[in-house]
Amino acid sequence: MTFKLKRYATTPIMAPDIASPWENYNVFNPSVIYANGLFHMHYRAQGVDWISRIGYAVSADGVHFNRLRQPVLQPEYDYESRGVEDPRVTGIDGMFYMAYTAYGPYTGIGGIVADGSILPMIARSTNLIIWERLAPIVRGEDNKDHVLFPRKFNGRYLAFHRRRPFVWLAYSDDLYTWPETDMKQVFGPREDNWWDNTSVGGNGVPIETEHGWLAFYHAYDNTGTYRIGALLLDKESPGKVLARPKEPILWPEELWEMKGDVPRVVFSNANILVGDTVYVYYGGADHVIGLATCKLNDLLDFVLHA
Ligand code: BMA
Repeated sequence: MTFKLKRYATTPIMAPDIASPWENYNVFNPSVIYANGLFHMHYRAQGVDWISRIGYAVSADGVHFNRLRQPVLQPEYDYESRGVEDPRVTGIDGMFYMAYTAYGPYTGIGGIVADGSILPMIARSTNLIIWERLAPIVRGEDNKDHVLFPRKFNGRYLAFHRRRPFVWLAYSDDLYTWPETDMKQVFGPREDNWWDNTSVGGNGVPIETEHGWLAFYHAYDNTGTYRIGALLLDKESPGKVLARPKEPILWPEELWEMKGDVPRVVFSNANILVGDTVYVYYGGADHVIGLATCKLNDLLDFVLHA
């Protein structure tokens, strides 16, 4: 059994704005949350300085977005001086939380310039525009792709995060402390010649359904091609995988997914349910923003029976 999300169009729904220095190079990897009858998008934007900032746009139909002229989150501290990346916004008990990656300075060891430092951060907001930084989930390791679940479990917050090579669950009482001892492995890369054989990470906020949590994830294989897959997790114990189809549900096909800043990438931080439709927003080749959709029941059918 195979399944593919349906692209809204053969073109992206949002592209860089050449008139805007902070977003004239790339706009990609958006988060979208549906609240008060509107689609609210937070997206990663890069301008001529190549530093990532988070932009905000809003839409009544989920397709045509109006952008704010200024970013809503941009580097302020040393630990994020090379950019704030890949937002994932969740609403919990009337508050909005943004999980994002703070990209810090190069760390030179013995004169060798290594990669930058990464912090999986959480910020909060009551209005989706003004954000207050809270704390990172972990420090001192290669860890990103974190996202909060939209409700608490036994009074505790729950988040996916990626500690290579697995996606893990972390628990917190207060969003500041995420005890290492409570972290659990959930899933990882699969067999050698599969699409998700090299690296996996979580996507947008998982969707709670009668069958369990429908979670989306991204993965790349040994050619570096990023695809999107789905899996089902137990409703009360989301660390337990109930079903994981062999095949992905979206992969690069259009020219703007094949070529851009990074080739052959569809990368999503947003899979939201509005009515009976799942809207998946994604970055195409780290350069533009696309939209693909499906009916929730069709996808559940695939995940449960593939
Ligand atoms: C990941 C993240 C994403 C990016 C993807 C493909 O590691 O940095 O933001 O879209 O790589 O380049």
